[in-house]
Amino acid sequence: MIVRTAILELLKHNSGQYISGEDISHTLQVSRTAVWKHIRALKLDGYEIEAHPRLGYALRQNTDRLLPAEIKEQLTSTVLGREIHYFSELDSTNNEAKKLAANGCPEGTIVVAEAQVTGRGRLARGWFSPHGKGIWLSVVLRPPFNPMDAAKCTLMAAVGVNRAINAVTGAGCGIKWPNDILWQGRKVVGILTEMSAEMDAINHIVIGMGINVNIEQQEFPSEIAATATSLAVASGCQVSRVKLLTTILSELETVYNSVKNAGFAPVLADWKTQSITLGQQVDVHGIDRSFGGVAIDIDVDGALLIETTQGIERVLAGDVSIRPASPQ
Ligand code: BT5
Repeated sequence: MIVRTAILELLKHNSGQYISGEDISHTLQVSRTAVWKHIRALKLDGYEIEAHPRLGYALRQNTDRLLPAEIKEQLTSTVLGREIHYFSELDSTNNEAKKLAANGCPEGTIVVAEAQVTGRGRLARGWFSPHGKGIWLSVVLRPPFNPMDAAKCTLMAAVGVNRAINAVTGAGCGIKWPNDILWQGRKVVGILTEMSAEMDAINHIVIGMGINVNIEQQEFPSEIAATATSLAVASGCQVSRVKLLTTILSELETVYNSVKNAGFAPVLADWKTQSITLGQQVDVHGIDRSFGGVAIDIDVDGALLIETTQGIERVLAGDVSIRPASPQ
């Protein structure tokens, strides 16, 4: 692995120019056959390497896989992403992160997969997670918060992810309470926060983020084709998943540090400026009841406040749909 990394560094350093197999083998003190085997493995990792019989090897295109080495190269966060668990395919990154967290992994550990077979939403709903087209990511946090604050971690994550998405793609997405990020009314991100806690302390929180990055509109399954979209559709171009992932980790770390230093108030204020729910006519579908009204605010607990004909209702969990504006 060390030799492979060194070969990759040589190729990257040579910025697209050929470097001969002999030079590589001489520089790294390995056989020509070993060089050839590592080049083949790098190609399988998604690096486009051109091989010329006389000139040697040239890196034509970097991989777009979310390989730990690529993530580390662009990582600017210090805690989030310091330990990376990468999988080509996984049942669910949240399941894996919960196992790692229960076994004592450090805070900031991330789990990332190219594809999820049984990606999960809330209440055991499914999450469409095709290979190589999204960011299916879970982050382990060990926050010094009260378990009562866990719901606000979803809002905190939404602020971090939305900032990152808009900074990288300029797409102009907004947050729908509590856990969605939408573009023009369609969902591009879903967040699933899961917690392990004692009565008065959190053991760990796993924040799972599903981000539709380079999915073409026609690739969505029919059940969600009308309600989902991707950042590539929103921005009109392919988006670098490595760049987006590292920006998400950096923004998430910034909001997390802000909450640890100054409490939730500044992040909730930020959430309000990015919200597309506030001020809208909404329908709330709770576990035991449904009702409509105008979403007027969120309170200090992150609960959504709905003005109804009966008065103000406070919603801590549930699904909220925004009613389309009626024609004037
Ligand atoms: C969510 O649930 O939105 C949370 C999704 C979290 C997914 C991430 S991926 C990494 C990590 N590992 C996991 O296993 N999960 C997390 P909810 O609000 O319940 O929305 C689920 C609903 O969104 C589904 O019932 C579908 O209608 C819809 N949906 C499924 N896949 C989608 C997709 N890729 N894009 C947009 N909508 C989708």
